[in-house]
Amino acid sequence: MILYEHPLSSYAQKVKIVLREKGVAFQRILPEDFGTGRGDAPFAAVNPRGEVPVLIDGDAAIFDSTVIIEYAEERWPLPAMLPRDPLARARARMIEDICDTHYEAVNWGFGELRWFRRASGSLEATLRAAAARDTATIQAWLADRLGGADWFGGPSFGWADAAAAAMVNRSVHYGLGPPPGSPLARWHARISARPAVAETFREFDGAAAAMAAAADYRTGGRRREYRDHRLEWMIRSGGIDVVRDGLRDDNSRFSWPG
Ligand SMILES: N[C@@H](CCC(=O)N[C@@H](CS)C(=O)NCC(=O)O)C(=O)O
Repeated sequence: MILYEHPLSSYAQKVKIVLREKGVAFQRILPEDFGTGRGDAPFAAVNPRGEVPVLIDGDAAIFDSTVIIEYAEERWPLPAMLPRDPLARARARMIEDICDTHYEAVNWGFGELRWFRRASGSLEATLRAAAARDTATIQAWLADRLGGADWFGGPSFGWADAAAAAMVNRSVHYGLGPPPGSPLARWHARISARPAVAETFREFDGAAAAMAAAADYRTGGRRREYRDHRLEWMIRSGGIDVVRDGLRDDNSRFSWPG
């Protein structure tokens, strides 16, 4: 089993946590041409979007983190990540969907400032404030779903915990974590103690420490992918110039095809 991934990708982290919880061994590979979005790059042969994660199982290449964890749940059913009850399953999937769309977009936008230095002065301040506000809103929504439970999905760690793990952990890394001592902060501590999650977070920490090289993106070659919720968040938050400058300087791109 091979997993094309990047340790900073929240989608890849979700997949790694699920595979590790299930005891599935895999080899991690960072695609050579990752981040270029080049349609002629070898990685495009396994995912036209040029995105990680991609799971290679024999001759099969499976892309999109949700499709991969659906596949993993069916191929290696135990331990189950989804509960049995149809409504509980729907609730877990809704949490995953919110994390993959709205939450990831805010985290990604904050990364544009912190790691890729796409804005300065008052624009940077505006965007940072928007990220802090939206993170708090989404974390409050998550905290409501968690209530007084240990895990999002019920009595044991599962699908929604794996989906929310990398998102909340990234907020913590950015200094935008849940209030200390709150149920969501305690949940973050609880998941961080699980070996599958701890290993995944260690890989994140290692890659985050190396992010000084992120300046590469400013000079072209590699291009940050503005798509769907990410694009909307940046524009809605006042960063339309960030998008325009990135496209002009060819260090931002839209998604496939294009
Ligand atoms: N819907 C996809 C999204 C995956 C995605 O956006 N991956 C990002 C990393 S977080 C990526 O590989 N981007 C390619 C690039 O930046 O060139 C999934 O759930 O797997």
